[in-house]
Amino acid sequence: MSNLLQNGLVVAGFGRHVMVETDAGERIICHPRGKKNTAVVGDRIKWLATQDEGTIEKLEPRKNLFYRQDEIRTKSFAANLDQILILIAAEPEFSESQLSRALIAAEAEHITPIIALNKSDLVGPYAKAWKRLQPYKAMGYDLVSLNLKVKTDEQTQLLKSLLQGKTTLVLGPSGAGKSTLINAVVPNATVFTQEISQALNSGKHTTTSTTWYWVDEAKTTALIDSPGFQEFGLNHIDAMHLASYMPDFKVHVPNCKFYNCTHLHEPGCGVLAAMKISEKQYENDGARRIISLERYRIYSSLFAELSEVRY
Ligand SMILES: Nc1nc2c(ncn2[C@@H]2O[C@H](COP(=O)(O)OP(=O)(O)OP(=O)(O)O)[C@@H](O)[C@H]2O)c(=O)[nH]1
Ligand SMILES: [Mg+2]
Ligand SMILES: [Zn+2]
Repeated sequence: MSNLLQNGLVVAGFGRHVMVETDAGERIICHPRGKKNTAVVGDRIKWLATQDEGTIEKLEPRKNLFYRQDEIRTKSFAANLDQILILIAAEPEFSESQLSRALIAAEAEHITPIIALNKSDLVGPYAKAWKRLQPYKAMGYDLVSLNLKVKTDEQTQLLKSLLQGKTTLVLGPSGAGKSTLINAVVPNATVFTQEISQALNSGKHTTTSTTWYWVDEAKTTALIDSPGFQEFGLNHIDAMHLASYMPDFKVHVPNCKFYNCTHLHEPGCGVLAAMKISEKQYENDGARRIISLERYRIYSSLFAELSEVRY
């Protein structure tokens, strides 16, 4: 037992405890000092060994922190991310509002999102879902198609090129295939998942804790599995900043007459003007400049939600 501070990386979090990977590659449970556990997956920390476990002594500064926030609490997903792979599927049918919220939260933290649509084998629902995602492609997001049930060289290559050398959080609703993706890319993922569910005494199929996986032995590429989310609160975001986190809105904002335009009712609003012009008229101008009705609905209801007076 040593009383020296050691470096560690948080690789899993459950409640107030975290699993820390040491420089030597060992994994130990660490407990927070004091009441609040502020360490999340992806955090670099300094820890101190106790009997067979450890205590968290210091958090290193973060590059970013991806989180959601509702009226009651703040829920952190992970820290120090390079990108977020938003995984949705043909089934269960995804919510465009939840997708937009995840994209806005990523933009607010300057983390690049990629949208992946899984289960292309479910032909009918897949075609419908793919169509719903076209506006997101048009506003500049990378959109990829997956069928994680099968393993093809082409798909392995695609995933490799998307993930290599980066730390990627895999995010999405329950049942989209996040854990399936991790298992397809990480050689011994199932083993580690079992270790963790043993430590937690659970053993359910659905993911209950956020977990870090190294993809390669050199430890240059990492994937983070996360539990499926239902609600994505954006209470930490200022309603007046929303449009700047929505690329389809952002391009029109410079045309607004008032600098503090809400894009809800103002005269001379660039966003509202863009809404009035039909897709046909925009054809020559590029699809990028279209705001879909659904996105405008999402914006206005989010705006109302975030501008409510909170006590
Ligand atoms: N048809 C089809 N099923 C798939 C595909 N990929 C994954 N699945 C299935 O979808 C189900 C859910 O997959 P998971 O990987 O557990 O989903 P998850 O996103 O980790 O779900 P949570 O842990 O609950 O958040 C499993 O039964 C998978 O076998 C696919 O490409 N096509
Ligand atoms: Mg899972
Ligand atoms: Zn405006």
